Amino acid sequence: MEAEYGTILLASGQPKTVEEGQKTMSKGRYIILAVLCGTVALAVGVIIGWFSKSSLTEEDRVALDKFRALVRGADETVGNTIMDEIDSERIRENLRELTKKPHMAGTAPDHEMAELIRQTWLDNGLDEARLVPYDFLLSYPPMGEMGPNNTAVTVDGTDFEFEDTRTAHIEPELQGDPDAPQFFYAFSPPGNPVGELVFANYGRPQDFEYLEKNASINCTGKIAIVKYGREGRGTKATNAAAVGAVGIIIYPDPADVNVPGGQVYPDGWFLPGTGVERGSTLSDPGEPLTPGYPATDYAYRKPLGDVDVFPPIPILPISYNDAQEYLLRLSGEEVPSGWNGSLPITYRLGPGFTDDWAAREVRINVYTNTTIQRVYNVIGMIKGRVEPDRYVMFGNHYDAWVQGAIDDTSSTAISLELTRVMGNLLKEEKWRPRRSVVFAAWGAEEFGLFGSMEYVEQYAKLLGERLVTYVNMDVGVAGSYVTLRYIERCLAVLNSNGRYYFFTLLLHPYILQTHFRWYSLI
Ligand SMILES: *[C@@H]1O[C@H](CO)[C@@H](O)[C@H](O)[C@H]1NC(C)=O
Ligand SMILES: *[C@@H]1O[C@H](CO)[C@@H](O)[C@H](O)[C@H]1NC(C)=O
Ligand SMILES: *[C@@H]1O[C@H](CO)[C@@H](O)[C@H](O)[C@H]1NC(C)=O
Ligand SMILES: *[C@@H]1O[C@H](CO)[C@@H](O)[C@H](O)[C@H]1NC(C)=O
Ligand SMILES: CC(=O)N[C@H]1CO[C@H](CO)[C@@H](O)[C@@H]1O
Repeated sequence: MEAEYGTILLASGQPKTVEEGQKTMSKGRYIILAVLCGTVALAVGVIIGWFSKSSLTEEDRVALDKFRALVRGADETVGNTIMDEIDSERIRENLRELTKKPHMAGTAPDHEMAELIRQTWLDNGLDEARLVPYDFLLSYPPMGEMGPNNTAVTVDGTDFEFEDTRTAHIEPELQGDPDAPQFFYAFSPPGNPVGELVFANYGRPQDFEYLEKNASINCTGKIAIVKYGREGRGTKATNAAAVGAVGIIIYPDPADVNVPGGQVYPDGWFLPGTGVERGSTLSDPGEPLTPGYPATDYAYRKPLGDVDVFPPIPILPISYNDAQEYLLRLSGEEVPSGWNGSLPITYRLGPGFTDDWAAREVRINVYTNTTIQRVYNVIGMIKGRVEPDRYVMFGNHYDAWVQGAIDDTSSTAISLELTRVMGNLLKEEKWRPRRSVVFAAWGAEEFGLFGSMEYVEQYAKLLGERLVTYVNMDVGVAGSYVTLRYIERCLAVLNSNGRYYFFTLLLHPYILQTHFRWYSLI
């Protein structure tokens, strides 16, 4: 017992026994003497060191420089230098060049753009830039010439009484590119359902409940027409299928997407009556066949039939001009409070039509093709001077449904200019960031944040240790507005519970400049 106690004390540097402790106490005077001697020795050392500093070896000098760099504060002037050098005319030129062709993810022009970004980053002076390949399940409309895939009112199921005007263009030279994909919703199942039309507000569960319970409309076998918003596209289809609907049409009501009195394009920037949305029906981000792990070429893929993320019934977008043709002829009760949009008609519930369209049904023709396609993320890097293993990341997606002048080629145009300016500072040896700056151009964002999500699934551990911050740009430019509401969840990280969460710090150069001292991070 004694011995053990003594041993433990010894381990913590205390006297072994009481007697030894008393001896130690009596050594107090020696300690004072030792401290005095030490101080004198240190002073002599410093003096010797001072006079012999010119004899520092090369190695010492390198070490000393590194140490000084480590303790130096951020160079705040570099932020202003970068901002001053950014040339809006060059961003405009980049945008013009990048929007020449439609570049939907997985198509040849999409691959050309990935390579163009990589090459430009290298030419601009980034230390490295590479393509990271994935194979994603994507969903395409019939390609090439605009086919007759549409919504229509049929007579005897064959002759068309009315077809939606999905090829109507305000700017034929700009919108009429034969390679522009048809209006479609990605991952809609293909099909040609036919049924009476019912108006179901936003297609939420409570909307269908109202139709079935309050208005006593049996939705089984019907086609639902709903307004855009309040609920995801795929979710609207799931809700409609739950009450037996066989197809669903979504249109953007001006009450939801425009403002009263706001001029529509080309007189203003609000949505014109011919505007049709393209979009994805997936509600969870990430590639559907490889949930939770990266969609590399060697990855196991779940069979398509085992994946439960696609809408159960065909779903198709139309314009509000076309929606008006359907809605103004609907029969049945007037809509309840809160369901009215702002088209110049009386909104009714249906089911079915009145007058010249009485007894006619609506048909939806959806021809989607689901296929696995190669898609790239482009990842570039400026190596950090002091902490190369800490990453400050800038990202945006480069894919677009069509040319994507706003969403999100505008951000690609900005990213190219930002790398030019930073690259020049590197080339002129005026600056190298303290931490590594990583640039990302994400692929296949429009289909459901595939590029960024799979990247995080692949590098979650590395990013968890090294990523200091991530700055996302999406819809970098829209009209003459700072588009604060377009914050997009583009990068996901694993949190401590093993669940993904998403974060975005900022998105617009104006915000970069005024609200966030981002340069203090690089
Ligand atoms: C629908 O009916 C229920 C009860 O039957 C009622 O509580 C509810 O207010 C009605 N909804 C509307 C929008 O009228
Ligand atoms: C709705 O219609 C379907 C078939 O038309 C029928 O099987 C079902 O019983 C009807 N539901 C109600 C609640 O009447
Ligand atoms: C919907 O708008 C019409 C005019 O188009 C109006 O008569 C009706 O009262 C409105 N209904 C509701 C519930 O607000
Ligand atoms: C689906 O798309 C792929 C890639 O574009 C194409 O190779 C294939 O022929 C298409 N399949 C159908 C049925 O259209
Ligand atoms: C209804 C209809 O004719 N749909 C067409 C849609 O486009 C595909 C491919 O172009 C055609 O095969 C379908 O016939």
